[in-house]
Amino acid sequence: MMLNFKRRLIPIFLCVLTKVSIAQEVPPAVYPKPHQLQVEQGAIPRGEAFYVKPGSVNPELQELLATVLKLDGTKKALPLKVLKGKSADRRSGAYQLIINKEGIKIIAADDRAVFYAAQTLIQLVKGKSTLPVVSVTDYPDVPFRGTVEGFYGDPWTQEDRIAQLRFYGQLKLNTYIYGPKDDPYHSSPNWRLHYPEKEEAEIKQLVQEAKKNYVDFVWAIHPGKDIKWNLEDSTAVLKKFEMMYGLGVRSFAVFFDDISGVGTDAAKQAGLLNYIQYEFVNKKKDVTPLIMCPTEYNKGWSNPKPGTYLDILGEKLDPAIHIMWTGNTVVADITKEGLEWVNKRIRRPAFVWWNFPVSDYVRDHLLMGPSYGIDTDAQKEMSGFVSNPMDKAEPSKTAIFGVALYTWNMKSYQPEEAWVASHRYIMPEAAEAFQLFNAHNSDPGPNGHRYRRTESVEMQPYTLAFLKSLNEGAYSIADAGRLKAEFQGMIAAATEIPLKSQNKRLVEQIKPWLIQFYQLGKAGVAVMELAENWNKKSYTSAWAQYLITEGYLEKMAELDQKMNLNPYQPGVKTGSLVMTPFVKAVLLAIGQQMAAGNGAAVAGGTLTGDKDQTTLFTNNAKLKSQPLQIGNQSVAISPALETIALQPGDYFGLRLHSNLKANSLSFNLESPTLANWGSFESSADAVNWKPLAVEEKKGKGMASQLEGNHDAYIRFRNKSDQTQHFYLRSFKMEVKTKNETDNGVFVLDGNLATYSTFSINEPGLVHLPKDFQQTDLRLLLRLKGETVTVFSKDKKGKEVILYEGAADDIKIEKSALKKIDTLYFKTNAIEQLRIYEIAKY
Ligand code: 14T
Repeated sequence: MMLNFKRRLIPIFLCVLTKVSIAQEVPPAVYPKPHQLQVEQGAIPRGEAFYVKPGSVNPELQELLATVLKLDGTKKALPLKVLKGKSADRRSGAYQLIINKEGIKIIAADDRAVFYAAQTLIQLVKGKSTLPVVSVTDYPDVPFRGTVEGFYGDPWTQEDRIAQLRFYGQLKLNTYIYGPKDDPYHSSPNWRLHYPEKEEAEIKQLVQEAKKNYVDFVWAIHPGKDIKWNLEDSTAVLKKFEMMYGLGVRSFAVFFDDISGVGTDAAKQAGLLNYIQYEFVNKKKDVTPLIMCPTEYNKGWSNPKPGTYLDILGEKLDPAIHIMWTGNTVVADITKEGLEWVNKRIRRPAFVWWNFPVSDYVRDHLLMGPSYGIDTDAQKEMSGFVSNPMDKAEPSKTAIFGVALYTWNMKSYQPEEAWVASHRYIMPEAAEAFQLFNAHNSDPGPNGHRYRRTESVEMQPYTLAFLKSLNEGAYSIADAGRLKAEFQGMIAAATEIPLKSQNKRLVEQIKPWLIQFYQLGKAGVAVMELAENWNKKSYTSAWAQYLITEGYLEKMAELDQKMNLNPYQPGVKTGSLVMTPFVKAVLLAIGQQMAAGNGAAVAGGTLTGDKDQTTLFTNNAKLKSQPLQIGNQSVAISPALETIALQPGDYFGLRLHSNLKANSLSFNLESPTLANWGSFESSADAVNWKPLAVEEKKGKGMASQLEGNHDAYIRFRNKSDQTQHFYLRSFKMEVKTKNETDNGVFVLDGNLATYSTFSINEPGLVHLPKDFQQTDLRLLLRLKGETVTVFSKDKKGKEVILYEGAADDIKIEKSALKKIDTLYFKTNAIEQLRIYEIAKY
């Protein structure tokens, strides 16, 4: 459970304090968490000088150590001894770091391990006036840890990559696989060619930066789209690798993902990889093990039959070569069982390609949540673990931080704790604001991979409790207070992050979402104030807040149309799982209460009495209470989650208000056999029905030829003699008013989601039913400061003014309404003003 993240930011330090003597400084947490870290009594002043025996560490490391330690050439200083290659643990990166009164000792497996010991040391002393007396024994759980730049979309920039490599070094990640899908020299058509000079220089620079940070820069080739299985193309791959070797690259990968045709042949792929192994890797001596991404890179896409693709790779591919794997599906959690399944077939531990936080399939969302769903029991089942990140490099650091902690020390990994720590690590200047932003920007929304993430975890219970209380006609003060504070926090966070963060690139990359987040905060505060006022019976203030909230939501919709205009998933979504739907739900719920008394149209149900309303029309018990979504331009039946059974003759559909006509009908009933058992029909009186022509495929389709059809009833019916099952995914009509001068349809419908407009050019007119003439009326308008004249006409046609002014919430007394069956609305405003509802007081 993820609870009270914010409150956890501080107490971590407090509980450590109790174990250590008061005079002593508390060493800060080290990330990733070392396997063993023992703090002992005592401390060494930071002013103390250390002597490094010349030649015992390389100059770059010496420079690094000099950033936190006073290094002195004289032997009088305390010794800093580095014993490289002396570690009992032979794993690359394994080290021991011992700091005490005698000096500092680093026992390391290799150069990388010395570097990691230095990174731990830096974290231990940064910002402190003393060095702690500690003994650290540490090593990585997963041999290859890092990222694969393997997404579709704009590749990372040079600056982004350099910043990433430094980040990886500090977090003991050792692998960066270069394979951006949109680099033509990585993939077809140009994989055979030299990089142009500029790109060559950039790659050279990246390789150098990677070396400085003890990161393997793995250059991947993606030749499968047009490769020919002949010596010429095998040589072409080798030649390209040789070119990359010339640029300093010492690690290589071959990707066969997302291809079709002859390139997908397992035996041929294995043949090529083995050829590279023998002719290149074995000969060079200084190249790290090859990595390959198979075509069947997840269980869902794998031929399960024994002796097929994965088994062929398992058998034929040299055992030294790593095979990548994304899990049970393309975008998936990583489980021990899932890895065991593939490992048996490929005969080696899989090299995990985790498709998180990649967002190339949901480009309107940010994936800023914790790295969870990765099995902490699967260490032995993997040879490597790399994250495929977002095209936004800096924001991806939140998830990558989690991956660093997971792959280094798996058993101790706690996703939420790591996530909380990442905010302080990545944005110390505004850690709480960053955390609040990330808490509400984590779920990708509905998507083709069916991959979802938790979002707004801390707030969700409050939203549910508050909505429940509202719908029961009550008002929960405690929940309201917490929610309003959160929305205020959003406004503050959206302002604070760009103001305080030193990481300008990160701010730039999340900018559209920050802007949207600010609007959401505003909308949320406004909707909570609406609820407060509604609860206090301050109706006029409540109406003002209603309009303000709606204005912010409209602004959000507008920004969603304007920003991040990629051709795939354009737009900017924030808080899309919990907070945005919450604001809309509160607005709707209170809106319904405000407009109540005008009939049950919004709640759906079958026809009651002779009220002229748009309603659901069905004889099916399960569908009877299905809500409708009624807007100015469309009417839809809300989707149902479970399957629906339709008895022979059962039907469902819509009955439209007498002033509405359907322009088109679209539906998705997800039944492959629909054409055999169902029919679409329309009727003017619900007695005589005629068939409606539709274009339909697998239960999905539309009827667009509704031009001359003015029928009020449109339904779908089970015409067969058997019960039929289907999913109600959508059933929606685009509608238009028949008589545009009569504005009653959207004004007397008990629904604030619809409204009617008037302006200087088109005055408004509403016919009042009898029962509306015998009561005080409340007119809910949006005048934007303009003046309206509401009047009726006497027998001679003379105007009788009922109200004149600029109030959005107008009361008209029953006494003024005697024998008045029509209200007129007049204004000098050019812009369209709105009448949302005429409700009975
Ligand atoms: F190679 C793989 F392991 C892999 O995941 N390939 C791609 C990857 O580049 C991409 O970033 C990721 C997430 O969208 O999924 C893979 O790409 C796909 C996946 C699909 F299901 C491309 C098309 C698909 F239909």
